[in-house]
Amino acid sequence: MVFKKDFLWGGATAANQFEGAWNVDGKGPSCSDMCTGGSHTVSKRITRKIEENTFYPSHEAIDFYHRYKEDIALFAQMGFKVFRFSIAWSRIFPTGMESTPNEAGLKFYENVIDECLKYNIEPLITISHYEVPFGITKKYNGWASREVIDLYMNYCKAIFNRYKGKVKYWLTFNEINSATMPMGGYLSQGILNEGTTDFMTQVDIPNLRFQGLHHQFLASAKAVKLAHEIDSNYQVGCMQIYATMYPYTCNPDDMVKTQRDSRVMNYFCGDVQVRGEYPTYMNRYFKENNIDVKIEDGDLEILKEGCVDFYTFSYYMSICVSSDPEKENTSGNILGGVKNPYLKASDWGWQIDPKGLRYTLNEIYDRYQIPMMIVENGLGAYDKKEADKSVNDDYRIEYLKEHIEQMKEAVEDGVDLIGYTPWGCIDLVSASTGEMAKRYGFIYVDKYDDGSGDLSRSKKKSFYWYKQVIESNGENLDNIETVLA
Ligand code: BGP
Repeated sequence: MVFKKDFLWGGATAANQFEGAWNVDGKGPSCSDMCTGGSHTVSKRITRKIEENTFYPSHEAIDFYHRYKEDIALFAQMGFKVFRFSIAWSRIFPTGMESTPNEAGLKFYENVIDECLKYNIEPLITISHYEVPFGITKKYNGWASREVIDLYMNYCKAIFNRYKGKVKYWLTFNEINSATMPMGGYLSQGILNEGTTDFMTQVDIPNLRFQGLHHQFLASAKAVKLAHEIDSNYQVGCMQIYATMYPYTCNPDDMVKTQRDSRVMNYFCGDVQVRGEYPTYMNRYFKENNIDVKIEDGDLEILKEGCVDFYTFSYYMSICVSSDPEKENTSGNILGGVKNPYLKASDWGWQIDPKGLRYTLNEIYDRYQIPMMIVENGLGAYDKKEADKSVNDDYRIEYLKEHIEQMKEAVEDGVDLIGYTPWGCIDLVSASTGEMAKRYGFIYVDKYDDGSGDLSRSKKKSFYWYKQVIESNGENLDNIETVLA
């Protein structure tokens, strides 16, 4: 067998994209709750107040909040060993600023955790996944302010204490490096600058984002330390959005640009969180971009004392980098890039590159040599539910199969890979576009972009296929014969 005996097969979700119940049982609004629906071509809007007669996809989402038992039972049927979900910070601290946590929020996640444990499913919890409490945005302009570190620590303290003994794996911030790009300003850091109306074209102040990142690094490091103090079994990881970059040609200009872009986007945050120090290459980037990050006395020590225990990342696609600005671009996960003539793309223009996953696993492992998990991967596609409720998603099976094959190669290459949680194991709202039509799941949810749908769940063909993959610990990747309703 290629994968370890206790390899963590499972699936991944995020609170704002699937829980719904956005204002139930004391929950306050998060940044995501202020985003309207959108599409591949029309940007989501960010509203400063909830508007009447406007559709906000996160408000009901797929209603996991009221259906978690049914959904976790389905994950258990597939044989999940791990389930990645996030805690909505504003369910625990409705504005982010309260001094005592909201008991109903804590209880909800305790129920979810207990339900997982009932089936021997290990919870893997993202502490902050694109859902900064909107109260923090209003008062502090999100992570731009240093005060938010203490608010985050209150939140961590509440959840680390409450779930002690039940949870092992934590991730401090989802795709922390998304904030190296303008879109991450609001999405990840809750920074809402004056004049911003659209999610895709935010008014961007790079200095605030990089200052915000410094605050998030400190918060992450302090959380690692606190977690270890509260429960020595806690393992805390970082989580990066990894956009694998290839030089478009062997022209040395393309090589150098690829190295420079990849350092800022793919390595900067991981280097800080794994090694506990700022990499020297960032000095030049900061200087050339007039970025002045305020680092206080003692900050660098904090970073050094809070190195993560394991490394996780999302992988969907790769891009090319060219020094020629005329080269044709394609879209991608937050970051687009130059089109690769050797690759096909999804309906959303994300280039499909299974071999890039092997390459990436090796690159990262060579750099850090700590255990790794792929905590997001998958194909966003239009699915068609038949009258008998079946969904024949061979394209998804193909995508995942080819990626798992390359994971095997990487393990043979020597990478210490401990888990795999494909994204959106149950259909949920898209983070970039706010659509339901962009589906990733093994489980189809009857919910549509106009808000209609009875929210019923049905198993896609990939559900049965993934069950077989898990049962065989990744040995049997063959497609299955029939679509079973
Ligand atoms: C990642 C996010 C997820 C998820 C995924 C797919 O960047 O961590 O929240 O949504 O991408 O992206 P999308 O939903 O835009 O298709």
